[in-house]
Amino acid sequence: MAYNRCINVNCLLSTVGYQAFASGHAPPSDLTKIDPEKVHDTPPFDEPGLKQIGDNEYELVMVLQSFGFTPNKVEIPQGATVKFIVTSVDVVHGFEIAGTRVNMMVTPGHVNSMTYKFNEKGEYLILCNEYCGTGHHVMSAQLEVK
Ligand SMILES: [Cu+2]
Repeated sequence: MAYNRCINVNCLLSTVGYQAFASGHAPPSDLTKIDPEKVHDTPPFDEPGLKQIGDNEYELVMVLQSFGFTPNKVEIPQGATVKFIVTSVDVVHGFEIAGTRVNMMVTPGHVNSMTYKFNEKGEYLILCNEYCGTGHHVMSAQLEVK
């Protein structure tokens, strides 16, 4: 094992650095693979949108494509816990909800997910934070917590 060959501080530091880098870019939620050419035919992305799965618990399935989110306007009740399930059909996009810790890289061929509870009412901006082309700056969606 490479780890056993770490007999000096530099080597240990680089191992730690590598692990931090790897976990940052390949979270456990990124393990599900999908054919990026068949996103619109592959559940759950064949029916993007909000689904209630429990008592004020929801799943929000979103498809990202240059330069928009589908759906691009969603309403949820205050206190809702939402599992965002996202993928991209073309290039790498970002999925960030301003003012929250929700921030994912969305890569074609992968399903990413993250769960967040919305305690505060208000309008939240979902935006792409990975440069994806000429329309990147207009790529956004709206989430309203009522
Ligand atoms: Cu973008």
